[in-house]
Formats: sequence, structure tokens, C-alpha cells
Amino acid sequence: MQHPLSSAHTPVALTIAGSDSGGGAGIQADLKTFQMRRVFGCSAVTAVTAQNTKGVFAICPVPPNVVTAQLEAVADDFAINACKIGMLGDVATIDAVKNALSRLDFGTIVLDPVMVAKGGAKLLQDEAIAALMDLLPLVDVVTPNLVELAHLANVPLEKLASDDAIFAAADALLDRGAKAVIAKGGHQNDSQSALCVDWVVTASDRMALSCDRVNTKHTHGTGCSFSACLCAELAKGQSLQDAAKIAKDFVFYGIKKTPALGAGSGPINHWAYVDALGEWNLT
Ligand code: PXL
Repeated sequence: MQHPLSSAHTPVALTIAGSDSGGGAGIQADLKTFQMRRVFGCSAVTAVTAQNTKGVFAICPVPPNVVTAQLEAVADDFAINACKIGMLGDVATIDAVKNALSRLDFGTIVLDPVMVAKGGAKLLQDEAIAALMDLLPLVDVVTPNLVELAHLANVPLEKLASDDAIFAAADALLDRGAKAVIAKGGHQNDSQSALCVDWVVTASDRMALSCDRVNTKHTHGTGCSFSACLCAELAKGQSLQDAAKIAKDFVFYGIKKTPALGAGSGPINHWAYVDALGEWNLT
């Protein structure tokens, strides 16, 4: 008998992102997430970071021609259903990715506009924000947290204090060519709110998704894992709204069941969602 989860068609997802030696964020989080969602994962590494739960100690960009070579290699050999873009770092890398996206088929494109690591280390040069905005016409979904949304839409963070203000900032990204925006409110660790709200915005639809806030410092890799899970679900053909719900639950259980590794902000648990749902139980 065929296992209910087996399929003649194996969805393929690509992550274009930085390597996190600590294994909680970046390429490592993305590939773990793809695997847990039963999607075959390929990768193009944009930068190598030396880090653990305590901080980022070194960043080495991969030369743009090597980023391009990785993208050409995977596009030449795989039918890629969806792709997520994480840490890009600088304008030269953004330009290499933009060029590849315009001539190669990577399926549905998710852009996580990574700017800083949890501990505050800069993962994107300030002058690269404008170049990131120029990527939007090539992108299906962009997934900023509220700090990133404020930078991209060029509004003060403190103005993003109501649903209407957040929808207006998201609309500014739609105007620049993105087809959908998922604004993530959960990073506000100082928030007194008992809920974490995300806003899913397209030209024709606005939806707020909320879940209980989990109070923990172990949230390393939440943004990467969210966009990777979204990408995996889109690779399988889920709707944007259903993919967003699954990605939110994936991160919620990941934070709730954190393995609490390391002395700093530890990684989320990438298998907690599948465990909680019993998705892989064979009986
Ligand atoms: O969370 C964003 C992020 C993205 N990419 C890499 C990272 C981090 C955070 O630490 O290390 C490589």
C-alpha cells in the first residue's frame, strides 16, 4: 500500500540564504524546514556566518559569481516549484540574484528581507535597502517583520501601531511590485500583548492571523523558518492563506517546544509541529 504521504511528484524548493554555523537560522533552518514539510531542498549560499546562540562573530560574503553559478546549476537540473530568499548582505549579491530571477525559473518566490540577526548584528548593508525594494517586482510574497516593514516602506516604526497603518505600509510594497505581503508582528518581545499577529495582504484580500504569544528567549531562526515553511507549502501548491497558516503554526510549535540549546537565544524546534500534529504517524 502506498504511504499516504508518498507522492509520485516530489516538490522541490530552493533557499538562497546565508549559512548559520549555529544551525538555527539561515540555510540550515531552511533545509531542516523543507525536510520536515517533505519537500526536497536545494540551496545557494550567499554568505558564511560564524555564529552560535550568543552572537555573530564573522561574516564572509560568497562572491556574486559563485552565487550565480549555484543558481544556474540548480535551475539547470531541477524543476523548482518555489524559492525563498533570505540573507543577501550587499548590493552586489542582490544584483546577482535579481539577474538570475529575471532569466531562470525558480517557481513561486518568497523574499524574507533579512536585515539584522536576533542579537543585533547587521546582515544587510544600509545602502542595500533600495536594491531590495527593486527586487519586489520579481517576488510573489515578501515577509517583513515590523522593523523591516518600517525600513522598506520608509515609515517610522512607531507609526506601525494599528492594523490600518500596517496595511498601508504593506500596500506601499504592493505598489512597488510585490504580489503579496505577510507582515509579522511576533518579534515584538517587549510586547505586552498576549497574542502574536501576522497580517497577510494582497491587492484583493487582507487577513490577520493570530496565535498565543510564547514568552521565551529561544526564538533564533523564527523568521527564516517561517519563510521556509511558507515556501515549502507554496511548492506543494497550497494557497497563500493556507501556507501562511501552516507556517505560523510551524513556528508557534517550534517556539513552544524549543530545545533550549546554547547559552543565548536558542533555536526553535523544527520537528515540533509535525510531532504535535502526528503527521508522520504511520498507524
Ligand atoms: O534571522 C535572520 C538570519 C538570516 N540568515 C542568517 C542568519 C540570521 C540570523 O541570525 O544568521 C544566516
